Order: sequence, then C-alpha cells, then structure tokens
Amino acid sequence: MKIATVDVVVCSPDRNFVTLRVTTEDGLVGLGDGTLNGRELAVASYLRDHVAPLLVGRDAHAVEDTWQFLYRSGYWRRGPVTMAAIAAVDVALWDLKAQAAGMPLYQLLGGASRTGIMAYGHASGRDTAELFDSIRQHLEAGYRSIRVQTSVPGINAVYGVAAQPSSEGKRYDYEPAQRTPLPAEEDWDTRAYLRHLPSVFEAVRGEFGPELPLLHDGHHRMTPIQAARLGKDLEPYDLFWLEDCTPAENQEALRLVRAHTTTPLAIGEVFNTVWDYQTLIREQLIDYVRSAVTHTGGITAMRKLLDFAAQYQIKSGIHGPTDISPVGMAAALHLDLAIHNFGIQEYMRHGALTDEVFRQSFTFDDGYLHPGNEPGLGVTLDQAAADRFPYQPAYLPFNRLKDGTVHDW
Ligand code: KDG
Ligand code: MG
Repeated sequence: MKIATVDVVVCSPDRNFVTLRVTTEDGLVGLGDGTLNGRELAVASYLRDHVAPLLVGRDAHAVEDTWQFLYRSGYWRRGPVTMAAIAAVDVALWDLKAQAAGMPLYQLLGGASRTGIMAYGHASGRDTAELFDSIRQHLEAGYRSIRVQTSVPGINAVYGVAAQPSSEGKRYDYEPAQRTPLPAEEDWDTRAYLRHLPSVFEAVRGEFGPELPLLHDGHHRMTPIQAARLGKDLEPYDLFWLEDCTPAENQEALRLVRAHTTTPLAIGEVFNTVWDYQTLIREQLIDYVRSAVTHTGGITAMRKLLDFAAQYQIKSGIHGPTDISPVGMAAALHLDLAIHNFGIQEYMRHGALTDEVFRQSFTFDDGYLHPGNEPGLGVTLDQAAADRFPYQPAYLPFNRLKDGTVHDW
C-alpha cells in the first residue's frame, strides 16, 4: 500500500482547520488532523514543505516506523508544531490501515472496551440565571456531564464564558468570531475568581442536585497554593475534575496542590509528549490525562501515553474542543472506545459549516458518543466545500492583570 500523494487542506468553516490527506497508489484516502489553534499555518508549512516530500513512495502500512522516522530523523524533537504534524500523518495512516482492513479503526486498536463514550459539554453564563439556562440546554441536548465556567464580578471578560446567552440563537464557541489580525485582550483577577467560584458551584449543586458530574477549567491561572485552596474549597461540590489549575510545565507544582485537596485533577491539553507527564504520572499527581490526539503525535503516541497512565490508575480525558477538527475527534473516539482506562471525552459539537466540509459517522446519544462502524476513521472531506472557506487569521484571547501584567493562560 504505497503512498502516492500527500496534500494539506487548510480551510475555515466556522474556524480554521489543517487536514492532511494521504492517498495511496490504489486510491484509498486517509485523513489526519494537524490543527494548532492560532498557529495553523506553521503546521501546514511543516507538513507541506518538510514532511509530505518524505512520505511519497513509503509503505502506508508502516505506521510505527513512520512515526519513529518523523520523530527521530528530523533531529528537532517535541513541540506543538512538530507533534501536530506527526499526529496528522499518524492518524491518516491509521485511517488508511483500517480502511484497507475493512474495519472501523477501534477494531485495530483492540476492539471495543465499552458500548459508548461518556462525553461532557461546556455550559457557561455571565450570571447564575444564564448559567442555569445553559446547563438546562446542555441537558436537553443530551449531555449527562457538564463543564461549568462563569463570569466573575469585577472582571469584564472571562475566557470560556459565552459572550451572549445561547438562547439568543448564537451558539457558544471559543474565539472564532474574533477573526482579527490581533488577539483580543481580556482582564483577570485570581483573588476575585477564588472568592466567587465556590459560590457558583454551591448554587449549581443546589439547583441540579448531587448526581450530575460537574467539571471546571482553571486555564492555568493559579499558583500552586491558590490551586490548593480552590481544590479544597470545591470539595463539598464533588467535582468530576478541576482542569489545568496551574501552568503545568512545572510538574512538581502539583505535589503541593495534591497534598491539600482530594478534588480530582486533569492536566495536559497543551502538552505534546509523554515526557511532559513523567512526574505527574509516576507520582500520581493527576487523575486524568488531557492531551489531544491531534497535539500529541497521534494515536500511536497517545496509546503509549495512556497505557503508561493506566499503570497508575490515571484515566483519559482527551481534549475535544472545536479547534480539534472532526478528523481529530474521530481519532479520539476510536481510541476512547478501545482503551481500558477511559475516563471521559470532551465534546463541544462543531458548527453547521464544519459539518458541510467534514462528513462524519460518529453519533451522540443520551450522553454517549460512538465513532460508528464505517471502515477507517469514518470521516471524509468534501474539497469543494472546503474551497468555499479559505483560511482567516484568528487568535485566542489573552489576559492582563489590573496593573497591566500579562497573565498565564
Ligand atoms: O485552543 C485552545 C482551546 O482548545 C482551549 O482553550 C480549550 O481549554 C480548553 C478546553 O478545555 O477545551
Ligand atoms: Mg482546557
């Protein structure tokens, strides 16, 4: 199964996506996601200029060998651009292998370990009424686990909180509406956030009861001692997880957080290799691995990372916001279905334009996702539709403290 052509499709239906398309001499087409939010063209160039020429003529079945070749032979290792590019190739090759076998990809990963994949959605509100509305909408849409993000009195714009109630007909998404040449600037005050957040969870538990799994994302904005306090303060509300409480490149910081709280911790959406998790996993400082298949070298690397985590009773919580394309989502779902140490899957739903470009076979029903049973990943790309949505510059916002200091994400 020789690789005949390799091309990169950059398109922007709802938001920007980078898709690698690998075609074999016998006409099979495999897709991989290399989308890196706000840095999309860097991955597109890496793939087009430095990787595609190396792949033509190679055996598409040689998934492991190709992964090792791209990781080791380029001399420069790790980093989000490299690992997103390797992920795109890896997922496209797994897609081809499964299509050639005539099986859905999860069968090649060991077969299904469960019947469905528990998913969580993103509820948010500028005040309690909006937040309750948003949670109810998610429950009606079939979600059975909910991430809760909220505005904080005294802070003008908080990332992860919809700028308008979804009842006004505009669905909440991250930044794609801000397709501007410069990132939007938000403000931040950690003390105000720490004071306010527990009262929000108290209100949500009061309204929705003790059963509903609730999650929260701290977006790396706390120091270790602040994160320890928040974890403790949230214990009465029984969170499924507290995500990204501190900037996690300092893995040792989690020792302090862990020593003070039993709130489960999830980390890793900005990580791109197993090395970023060495201390976190060996010392059992986290409960969930948040990496995306798309940013962590694909299925080959994620499988190894999650197998390592499994030895320490750490589960998966694969990153699945809308800046992971439907191709990256499908790859995550096949892996979720196959591994034993599955925890939960993030699922935000893409917009209607994205669904025009990417035809998908995965389903979402009563809180559970399933990748479907089409051979391969089960996603195809409509090139004519993609051509209607050219790339547009779009950046994530950033935040400054009251005195103007740039703060952590
Ligand atoms: O590209 C960045 C977003 O995907 C990220 O901010 C989303 O934090 C996020 C999450 O948990 O989905
Ligand atoms: Mg996050």
